[in-house]
Amino acid sequence: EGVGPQEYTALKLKVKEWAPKAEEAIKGKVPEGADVFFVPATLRTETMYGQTCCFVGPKINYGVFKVSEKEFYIMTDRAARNMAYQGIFPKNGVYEQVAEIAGSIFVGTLVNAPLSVHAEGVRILPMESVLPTKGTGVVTCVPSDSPDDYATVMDLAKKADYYKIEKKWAELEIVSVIKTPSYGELTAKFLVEKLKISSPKDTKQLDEAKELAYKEGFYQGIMNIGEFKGEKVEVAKPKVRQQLLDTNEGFAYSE
Ligand code: A2H
Repeated sequence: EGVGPQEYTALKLKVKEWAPKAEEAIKGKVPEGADVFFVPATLRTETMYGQTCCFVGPKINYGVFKVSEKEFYIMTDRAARNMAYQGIFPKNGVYEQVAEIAGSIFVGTLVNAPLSVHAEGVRILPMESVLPTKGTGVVTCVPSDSPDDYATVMDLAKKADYYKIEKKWAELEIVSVIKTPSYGELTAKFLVEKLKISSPKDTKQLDEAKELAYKEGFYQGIMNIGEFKGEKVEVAKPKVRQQLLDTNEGFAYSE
């Protein structure tokens, strides 16, 4: 862990269609007509145009938490406890869990990812390396700019049967979000190939790729999509974040 608090943006991915097992698990726990959101935490809000899926840890237990009669959030208990002290729930320090469900049960659920070019929705998919002790335990997938995400979707598509998913869920088009002088239009793909990363288990090379991607993306990157296309990433980043906060598609979360 680094020094000082980490200021994340928590994004609200609304459930459009439950996977059959998830539908069963949630039945009777959430009132008819209420919205349920997966809530990934990210530091890279400017990349949200490129979301192609959303990851949960298959073996992690998630809570479904009541924020109001109309809104429920899915994340780890740890994140809910933290949020209870950050004004996310109606009563300070208090949060209500209506169900506890293993990540694997959610796989295949269709959600709406704010700003994503994939307006038809993206799927909840498994990622073994999600840490239960960081953020919300939910990670939105941007394979254009995150080497971890790129390596994971490649692995999911390659071993779709093993993961019990439909291959096409891991094969949504990867659009260019940021352009950089060194890595071109798809930073993560470039670095994964350059460092010969062949699986999400190549953690040493992935750490190096992450470091390189972050530095180049933040300091040299130019937005290649969306309302701030052509602007420097440094400049666009806070604007995209503010938009997500203003539209109530996201909120600040720190830990
Ligand atoms: B980032 P930091 Cl495009 N387990 O969002 C594993 N990873 C997690 C996590 C968890 N419980 N919670 C959040 N994260 C990921 C976008 C992104 C991210 C891009 C590029 C790099 C990147 C899309 N995924 O992160 O250790 C989330 O993925 C590189 C580290 O707190 C979050 O931002 O700094 C980032 O890690 C937070 O990691």
